[in-house]
Parts: sequence; structure tokens; C-alpha cells
Amino acid sequence: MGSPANRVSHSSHWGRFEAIVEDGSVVGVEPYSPDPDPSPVVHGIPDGLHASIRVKRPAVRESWLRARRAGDDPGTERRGREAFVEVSWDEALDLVAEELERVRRDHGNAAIFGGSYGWSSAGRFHHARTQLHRFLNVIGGHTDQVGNYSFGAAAAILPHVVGSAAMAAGRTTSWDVIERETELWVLFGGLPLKNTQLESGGMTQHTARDWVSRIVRSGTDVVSVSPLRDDAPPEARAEWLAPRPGTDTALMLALTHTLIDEGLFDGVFVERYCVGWDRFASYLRGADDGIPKDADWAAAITGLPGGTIRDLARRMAARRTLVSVSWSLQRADHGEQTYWAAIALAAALGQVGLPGGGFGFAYGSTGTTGQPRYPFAAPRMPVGTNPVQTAIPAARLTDMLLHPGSSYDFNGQRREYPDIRLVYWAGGNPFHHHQDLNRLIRGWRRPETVVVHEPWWTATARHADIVLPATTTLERNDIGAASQDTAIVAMRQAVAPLHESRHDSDIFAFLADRLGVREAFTEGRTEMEWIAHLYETSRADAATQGIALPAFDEFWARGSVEIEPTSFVLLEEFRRDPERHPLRTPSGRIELFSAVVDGFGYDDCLGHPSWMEPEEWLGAAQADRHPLHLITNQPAHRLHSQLDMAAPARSAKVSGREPCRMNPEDAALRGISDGDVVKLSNDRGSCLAGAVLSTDVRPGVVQLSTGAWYEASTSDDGADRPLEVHGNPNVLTRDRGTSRLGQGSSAQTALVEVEGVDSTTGPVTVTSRVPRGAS
Ligand SMILES: Nc1nc2c(c(=O)[nH]1)N[C@H]1C(S)=C(S)[C@@H](COP(=O)(O)OP(=O)(O)OC[C@H]3O[C@@H](n4cnc5c(=O)[nH]c(N)nc54)[C@H](O)[C@@H]3O)O[C@H]1N2
Ligand SMILES: Nc1nc2c(c(=O)[nH]1)N[C@H]1C(S)=C(S)[C@@H](COP(=O)(O)OP(=O)(O)OC[C@H]3O[C@@H](n4cnc5c(=O)[nH]c(N)nc54)[C@H](O)[C@@H]3O)O[C@H]1N2
Ligand SMILES: [Mo]
Repeated sequence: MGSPANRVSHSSHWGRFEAIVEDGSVVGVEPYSPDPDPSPVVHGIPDGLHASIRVKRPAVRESWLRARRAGDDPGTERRGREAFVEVSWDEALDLVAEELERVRRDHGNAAIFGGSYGWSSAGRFHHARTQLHRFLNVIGGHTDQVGNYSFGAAAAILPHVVGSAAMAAGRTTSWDVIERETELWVLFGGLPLKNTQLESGGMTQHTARDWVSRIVRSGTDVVSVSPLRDDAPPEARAEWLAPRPGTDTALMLALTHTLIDEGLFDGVFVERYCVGWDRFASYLRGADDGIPKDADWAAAITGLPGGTIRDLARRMAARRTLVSVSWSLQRADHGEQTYWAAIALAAALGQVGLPGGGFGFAYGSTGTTGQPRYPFAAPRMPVGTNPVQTAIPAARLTDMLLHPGSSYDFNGQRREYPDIRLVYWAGGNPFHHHQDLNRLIRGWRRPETVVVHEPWWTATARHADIVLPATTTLERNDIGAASQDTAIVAMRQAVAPLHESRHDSDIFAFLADRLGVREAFTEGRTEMEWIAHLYETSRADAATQGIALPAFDEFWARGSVEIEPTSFVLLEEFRRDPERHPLRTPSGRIELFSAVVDGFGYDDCLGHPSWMEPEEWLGAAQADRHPLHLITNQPAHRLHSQLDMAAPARSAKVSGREPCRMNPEDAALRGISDGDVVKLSNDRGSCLAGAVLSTDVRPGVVQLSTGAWYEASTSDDGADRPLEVHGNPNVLTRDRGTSRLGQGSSAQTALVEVEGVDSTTGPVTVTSRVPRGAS
């Protein structure tokens, strides 16, 4: 007889929920009942917890272990293709501790790469990447990553233009203001509600769909500029403009040119609040290159009619208009320009700082954009300080691995890549997130040792030397919080750790013990003491803002504490009084020409917003051979690679592979039918996927979302560019920085060809079969 079901309240990046526990198993979840639009992906959590693909015991790659025991060749080039040997926790921890000691002693802490980019899980105490950073900082530091894959280019350019990167990270006009004031909303990159399922750290209520409905009901017209019609939800009743991918900057410049040409720009605003307008306007008129950046010029680049562009500019000038840009637009070659050009367009319209006007970023890129930020610091695990100064821009991972000692540019600095001997990853999946995976695999062969903590046998775990089994969030207590959510949530443990898994925090405590720094790492606190400490730190900060939160015990017993939302207008104070509230730019104003950026002398990021052809786009010479633009957007049915083994992601697969959407015209030209297995390829690699035909996709574009677990065809074993059989698009994407300024990921800049394939290489096994030697 089983015991009766027990409900345990918990949270996740997908939202708050209750786990239904029976006999030590989680048999289902129920989303938080007040949530109006919960993510369907939460229902995959029990599958993930109990998946056969869990890492069950510590495991070491065969040749690496033999090298350690008998001095043989560690065969680092065989990573990802070799069997594992399971070992005891004691042996595994000894191996990791000894290896850290050796590398520190022989090469210095900079030789340890602990950047470990990745979303981990929602809890703020057990956040794996944070725990790793804290641990490595305690033992003398490590080479870290700065910026992120999400908005790396924006984070670099915005401080030069508007004095703050926070405007890319959700600091933006709130939904209620848009509902009241915005008459026309032009969405570059759409407003895909699929992306609003998520917030790093968790979210209590999914309100974006509701807000979009309310905004449209209030009379706001919506124009969605995107290669995919369904980037605007039906609720938006949007007009769809589908320029060629990667050409939005040309469109924005032409809209601004039209405003100037027709006397519709706000000369008073650009004089009072901006610097560099004249310089920028003369570029638009063609003073530098003889080419006016007018609507006809942009028509030839974007594929949109010139009349449509002029008409849109006039409509924008006639009404309270919000120009918004998703993060995706800046994950492209010269991605900085899309944000800078959007700000320039909004400046020309003269509505920056007015309610419902101006610009805004990341609506539809994450679940809480449009919700106000709470006025105190969210609970956050302190990481200490990293004494090592060799951090790389997040997306320059492979460059660093392949080219130790070589120099590179980044935001006005000349830096040098460190020589990495040991890679340590916890809470991220570079074999999901990095571009040009065949190139990453070449770089990944260079370090002497790769250590990974993972709950599941992801491709990154399979490409490690030492794999340590981590618990998942339901196996521990934690605190859920995102700085723009409306609650802090108690995440209660639902089941005991499965198999031999351990919490990341405990693994690091054991290692710290072996390295003689346990006390510095744990500060003598247990799990619950840390959770209480993080909560109480936020509570004290809230009190200084006049906000009274209940004491920890009461919070934990109640399960959450709610925070009152307030409304927000971006740059309102600056508009009201630019002398008293200057921007943190050199001029204190919006910089449409930046002397600082100009002074860097970069040919791929000039002193003002400008159109530079992307290396790959539908107008490139290379489009002869690879005539389709590949959009690798975020998956609707998953968070990145997480829960790819669970039912929501599995049910979205087509013929067992990741769905690849394309326009029926492009499919017909290639003899492809709905449901066919197709092969996407370019000079960097190739992968299989399952075709889905849809007129929601602009002709000339194919969409293959990110996150299918990487699986190379075994018949290509050892090949330089093995066929990827599951549909991981990062074997096709380009691994180049957005520019020397931002060095962000430029994943959206990629051309491919697609063909039907007759026979396939057999079923995908990476999400169901553990590697050889693992149990
Ligand atoms: N082509 C292309 N590539 C992209 C993008 C794109 O648009 N196009 N987008 C980029 C962006 S914006 C991002 S943010 C990245 C995302 O890339 P990642 O953040 O690396 O992707 P995730 O799949 O979330 O990886 C998190 C990993 O942590 C593991 N994990 C979860 N909880 C725990 C835990 O408690 N302990 C440990 N040890 N591990 C845990 C999960 O199993 C998973 O493997 O991808 C980037 N890559
Ligand atoms: N369900 C789900 N939601 C997520 C995530 C997830 O993995 N799953 N990941 C989260 C993370 S880490 C991030 S960073 C955000 C990312 O947020 P975004 O970067 O905004 O998301 P994407 O889905 O990559 O892109 C949004 C849309 O931009 C369009 N687009 C691409 N290229 C162009 C272009 O050149 N021009 C125009 N006009 N449009 C273009 C694509 O059609 C795409 O659907 O999403 C977050 N939300
Ligand atoms: Mo991201």
C-alpha cells in the first residue's frame, strides 16, 4: 500500500508549482493555481527527475583514468566517444581535488576555466554556476566569462549610448503604461509568448498573454517585424512585416531617413537630449558614402517595398509610438547596430521618456519584462571576489581554447586569451549553447582535464573526463526569486536525492575540505541556514526601502512573500530634467555619435549607428550555395536543452528529430513534404531534422530552434564534421563575435541549404541511452 499523495510547493524557471509526491516519487505537478497562463513545460519536471538518463554515480573517462593510474596517454581527442568507468565518491573527489591542486601549482589559477556559463536551476542557493564561482574564488580564482549569450552585444553598446546596460536587462516601461498610452507598437523581433514562459530564478504568474490582450483591446495597433508570422501571438492582431533576416538596421535607418526627409523628426528633442544628431543625419543623407539611406535603398536590402517603409515612418510620427527590439536581433553579426539604430529612431520621433513612447528592449524575450523590478536586492548567493583578471567575453569560448596567448579586442581593450588546462562546468551546457560545435570540439580537445557536474547525461557530460552526479531542484530545499517577479518563493524538498547524486553545494564543500578551505566556503552554514541568510539579507535591504517583509520562519511556513508591483516609464526623469538626471554617458545625453566608440577605431562598430552587411545573409554572394537563412530561436517546448528527454519536448519532435519549419514554396523546390527527415548543411557542419511546412515562415528562411541534445552519427566516428542526427542547429551557426566592441554571440547570422534524405542513420538515442560504462 502506498502512502497518500503529498503536495510540495516548489518553483522553477518555468514557474511556481506543486509537486505531487507518492512513495518517494514525484508523479505529477500542478502549476500554481492563481497563475493565469502556466507553462506546459512544468509537466515535464517529473519525467526529468526520474529519467533513466540521470547521471547515477561518479564516472571517469576510461583513458583519462588509465593515464592517471598508469601514466598512459589520456587521449583527450577521444572525449565524447569513449566509455566511462564508475568510481566511488571518495575516489572521484580525490581525483578532482588533486587535479585542481596540480593545475594551480603548475600553471596558476588562470589556467582553470570556471566560467561555466548556463542557466542551472531556479533556486538561488543551489544555483550551480554560482556555487562553482564561489568555490573557485575561495581557492584563488579562475578564468571567468563576462556578459552573456542572451544580450552580449547590447550590454556592451548601451552604456556608450544611454549610459546603462540595465535597459537591455528588463529595465523598461511597464505593461500598464503601454496599455494606457501607446497607440502604435512596432515590435522588431515580434513578441513571441513562447519566450515569456520563462524567467531565470522563477516566476509566479505568467501575465504577458493577458497584458498583450489588454493592450490591444485598449486600441494599440501592433506591427510585428519578423521572419516568422507567429512571433506575434494571435492576441496582438499584428500586421506582419517580414524583411530579410539581419536587415533590421537598414529598415530602422530608412525609417529615420524618411522622418528627416519629410520634416517629421523632432528637432527640439534631438538638440536638447542627444549628442551627435547632425553627424548621424549626415550619414543618413549619404554625406560619407554618397548613398542616402532612404526607403528605396532599404527596400533593396530588406525586400520590403519602399512605400511600406515610408508609410510606417509616417504612422510612427503621427502617434504615441513604442519601438521595441527583442534580444534576438542583437545576436547577429553587427548586432550592436540594431539597438543603437532603434534608439536613434526613437530619438528622431522625440517620444523617449514619455509614457508609452520611445524605445524598449526584451518584451517577449523573457517572462517578466514589462513587470516592474522590485525596489530591493533579490536573494542572491554571494560569490566572493575573483582575484584572476583573465575573464573572456562569454561567447568567445572556442577562441580561448584554440588560441591561448593570442590577443583580441573587446570594448576598447586589447586582451589576451589565457592558456586553459582545466575546464570546470556546473549548470551549463556548452554543447547546447555554443556556436559552430565542430569548432568547439576541436578546442575542447586541448585542455588536460574537463570536470562536469550534471543531473543528466547531456552532450557536455559525455564530453567530460570526470562527471559528478548532481541532484535536481526537487531533491533539495531552496529559495526562488527573480528580481522582476512578484514574489519570493520557498522551494521545498520533495524527495531524497536519487541514485548517488549530491548537491553541487555539498560537492564543493567536500572538495573545499580536501583543499583545506571548508570554513571559508561554507561559512559554517547548512543548507537551511544559507536559505534563511539569503532571505534575511533581502529582508534587511527591503526594510531600508520602507518595505516590511515577514521574518524567515513565517515566510517559509507561508510558502511565499508577495511584492507589490509599481509602474515605470523608462527615462521619465531624464526627459523631465536632463540637467538634474543626466545619463551616465560622457555627455550625460543620448549619444547618437559616440566619440568613445569612434575612438576605438573599429571598422565593425563605427561612431554612430550604421548599416554594415552581415557576413551571411540572403543578399550575400554565399547565398548561391546556401540560399536559406537559418533562424535558431528559443524552443517553445523546452528551456534551451533542459528537459529535452521529457514529454513536452518529446511530443514536439517530428520523425524523432527536432522540428525544422520552412515555407511550402522552399520545400516544394526541394521535393520536401511535411514530416520528412531533412538534412541542413553548410561549410561548418550538417544535421538532420524533421520538416514542418508552414506559411508562417517567410520564404527564404528556415527555423530550427536550439536545444536538441547533440548526437553525432557513429558512422562518422572521428570525422571532422560528423553528421549531427538529432537537430542541434549549433553545428551550423557561426562562431564569430558580433563586433570587436561587443564580442557577443552572432548565432542568428547563418546560411544553410536543406535537402530531403532517404535513409537515415537510425533512431536518436542521446536522450534515452547512457554512455558505455555508465549505469
Ligand atoms: N544557435 C543559438 N544558440 C544559442 C542561442 C540562440 O539563440 N541560438 N541562445 C543562447 C542563449 S541566449 C543562452 S542563455 C544559452 C543557454 O545555454 P545554457 O544555459 O547552457 O542551456 P541550458 O540547457 O539551460 O543548460 C543548463 C544546464 O544545467 C544543467 N543543470 C540544471 N540544474 C542543475 C543543477 O542543479 N546542477 C548542475 N550541476 N547542473 C544543472 C542542465 O541539465 C543543463 O544541462 O544558449 C545560447 N545558444
Ligand atoms: N520557451 C522558451 N523561452 C525562452 C527560452 C527558451 O529556451 N525557451 N530562453 C530564454 C532566454 S535564455 C533568452 S536569452 C530569451 C531570448 O529571447 P529572444 O532573443 O527574443 O528570442 P528568440 O526566440 O531567439 O527570438 C525571437 C524571434 O526573433 C526573430 N528573429 C530572429 N532573427 C531576426 C531578425 O534578423 N530580424 C527580425 N526582425 N526578427 C528576427 C525570430 O523569428 C525569433 O522567433 O528567451 C528566453 N525564453
Ligand atoms: Mo539567454
